[in-house]
Amino acid sequence: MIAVRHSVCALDCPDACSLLVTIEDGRAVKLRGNPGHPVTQGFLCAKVSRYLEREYHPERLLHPMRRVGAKGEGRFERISWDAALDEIASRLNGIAEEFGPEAILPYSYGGTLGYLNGSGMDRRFFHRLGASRLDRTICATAGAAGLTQTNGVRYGTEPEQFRHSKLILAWGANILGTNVHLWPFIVEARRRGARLYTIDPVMRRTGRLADRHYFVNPGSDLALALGMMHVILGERLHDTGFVQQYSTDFDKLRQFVTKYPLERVQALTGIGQEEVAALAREYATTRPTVIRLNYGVQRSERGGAAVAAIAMLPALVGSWREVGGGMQLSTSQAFHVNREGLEMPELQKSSPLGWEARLVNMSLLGHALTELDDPPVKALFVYNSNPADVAPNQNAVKKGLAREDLFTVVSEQFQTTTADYADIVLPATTFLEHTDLYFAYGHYHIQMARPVVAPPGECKSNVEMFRLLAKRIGFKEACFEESEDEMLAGLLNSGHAFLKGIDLERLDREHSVRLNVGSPFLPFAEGNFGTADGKVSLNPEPLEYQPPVESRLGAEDLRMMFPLELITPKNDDSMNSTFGNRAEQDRETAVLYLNTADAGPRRIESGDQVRVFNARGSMVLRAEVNGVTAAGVVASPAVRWSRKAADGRGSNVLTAERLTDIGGGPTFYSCLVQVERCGD
Ligand SMILES: Nc1nc2c(c(=O)[nH]1)N[C@H]1C(S)=C(S)[C@@H](COP(=O)(O)OP(=O)(O)OC[C@H]3O[C@@H](n4cnc5c(=O)[nH]c(N)nc54)[C@H](O)[C@@H]3O)O[C@H]1N2
Ligand SMILES: Nc1nc2c(c(=O)[nH]1)N[C@H]1C(S)=C(S)[C@@H](COP(=O)(O)OP(=O)(O)OC[C@H]3O[C@@H](n4cnc5c(=O)[nH]c(N)nc54)[C@H](O)[C@@H]3O)O[C@H]1N2
Ligand code: SF4
Ligand SMILES: [Mo]
Repeated sequence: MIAVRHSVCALDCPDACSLLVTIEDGRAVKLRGNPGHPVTQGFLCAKVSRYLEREYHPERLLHPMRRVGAKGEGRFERISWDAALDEIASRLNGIAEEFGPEAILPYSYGGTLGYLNGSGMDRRFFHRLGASRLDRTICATAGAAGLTQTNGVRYGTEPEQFRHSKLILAWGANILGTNVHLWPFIVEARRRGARLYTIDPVMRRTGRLADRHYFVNPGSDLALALGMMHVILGERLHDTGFVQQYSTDFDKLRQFVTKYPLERVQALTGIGQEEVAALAREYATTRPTVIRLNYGVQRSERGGAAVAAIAMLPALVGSWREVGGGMQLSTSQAFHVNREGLEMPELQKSSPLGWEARLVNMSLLGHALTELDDPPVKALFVYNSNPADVAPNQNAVKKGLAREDLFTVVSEQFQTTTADYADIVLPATTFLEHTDLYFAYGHYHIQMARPVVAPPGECKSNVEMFRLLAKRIGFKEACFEESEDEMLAGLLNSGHAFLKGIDLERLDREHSVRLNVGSPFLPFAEGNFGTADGKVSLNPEPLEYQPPVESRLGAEDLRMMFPLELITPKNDDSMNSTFGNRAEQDRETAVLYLNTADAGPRRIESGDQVRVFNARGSMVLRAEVNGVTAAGVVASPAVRWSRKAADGRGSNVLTAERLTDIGGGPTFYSCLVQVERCGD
């Protein structure tokens, strides 16, 4: 029996691809991009085109297990689901009684973007328990806060419109690596004469293929945006009509940017005055022009303000008016589902706590596990995430995870570094094995996926796992009995115009449905920003630029000891640590890119083993001396499974728990290090 079934890629990627899976006698034998989908366009990224390897990998976790070795050692024995559920229920109950339920901390992030398995039954369960709430900041909250400050809402230009653009700025956006389905639209635009410029301290595949690359100093994008505004407003290249009708605080901004003359901007950003001026003029006078801003910019200390400032540019030049104009950081807020109904925060009132639980920032996990008090974290429940490798300050995180008095549950598909620290490991399904509904953060199509293959072994979906746990722990509310379809019907029933006419039946029939956003979607062509007054906010008050503490212009004591700025960007053929079991992942994340100016004085040549270190930790990498970074900046693709690395470490031994200016995000890319040749 051969059949072709629809599915959706659940990985944490803006593209949310529509998949076609060929099933032969119950087994998936082929996976490809749906040619009928307007964004997927029949192809997949390199990593997921091989996803069936992962699906049927001999190392998939298939049964619940209990730890028998030391924490971190990775020795386990098989147990039954019954035994696992009993033990988890009794330990969580015991901890809640002794320390209060806030001593229990859930930890989840981007393993799946599905609504149900990403933020469904799990949220209900932890709310009813009265557990600490997790502030899910590790990726995008600084940018979200910055974008909201300016536009009041988090959506923008749809990818399908990039084909009409004449100038595309990829700003902290490694499109070919992390958002490859935007690329065909850029190719089409370039065929019609468009130019592509990249702004990034690291020049990788996208930068190499661009018409021009700007090596911006890490974390200095705010200064660059202010410099561009200085030119645009100083030379009156802005769209006076748009600004008058649809913005507030224009005069204040115009005054403010006079403080950023181009000499100052050059000193801060490393980009020459003439280049900044030319870029600003070209940006303001080319029509239409679009910015693909991605999250690279906001993983630095002033990242929130940088996003707020960059988001002002399309308003100043009026490019929101045009098809192929504007800016995209995320499209996610257009998916106006009934999240409250799904997550049921009101259940906290019937928890033993009786009120809203404390919020623990996931980007400060090391701190939370080693220093948090009143109450301390006594139980950690991890799913959809691998914090031992992805969270900053890895040494602190692992120190916390190694605590004998911490009860840790990890639900996983594979034995990750975090799973090595678990007391109980539970086997999880993949997106090919469970029902879910998907939003996207890089387009406007909502998509439905039913299981296409049966779960192997005793794997259970997150929904089923938390349903069973709720029962075991004794929760009586009907919401814990709901089926997937009941949860989805509630989720879709938000009454919002963007979702009108989109119900389960239609999603099951069509698999992917474009939101009712109008075609073409020009969200702010006539104002309609998400701010209280509907206007774009040009308020400059939060925009004063200060170089990151951890930068070559930052704190003197730090930069004297650790003079190089380290960027650990996404690995092109991976997905954070998700494919950490692959040998390619080990190879690609074992490299440190250096500029000759930094390698020379250290007598480092390509192929040398080098020690990269700062006060938080150190790791050994293989040097590659090339033109990928400017002098003073080094880069190493993230994130590997440190459990497999010879030195047992990953790039987050080096990164700090310092947070961004707004949004409480991590500052992965504001990180000073020193590098030396091993043996020196
Ligand atoms: N192949 C692949 N795709 C992925 C992922 C993956 O791991 N691998 N991860 C997914 C996830 S979780 C996310 S959030 C997205 C992220 O997608 P992107 O935001 O595109 O990825 P990043 O690597 O975080 O950052 C993008 C670029 O910003 C640059 N950058 C770093 N610091 C600065 C800075 O201060 N200024 C400027 N202008 N640029 C800077 C980096 O060098 C990098 O090239 O990608 C998703 N897609
Ligand atoms: N140095 C450095 N660190 C970074 C970054 C960086 O650029 N540099 N990027 C940061 C960013 S942007 C992000 S988003 C985070 C990502 O951090 P995470 O969201 O933790 O991402 P992954 O490492 O991909 O881990 C996801 C895990 O979820 C599991 N999983 C997948 N589906 C399911 C499921 O249905 N159920 C269960 N129970 N498990 C499932 C997968 O097997 C995988 O091990 O990393 C951050 N860390
Ligand atoms: S990771 Fe992204 S590009 Fe690759 S298949 Fe999934 S959604 Fe598509
Ligand atoms: Mo992310």
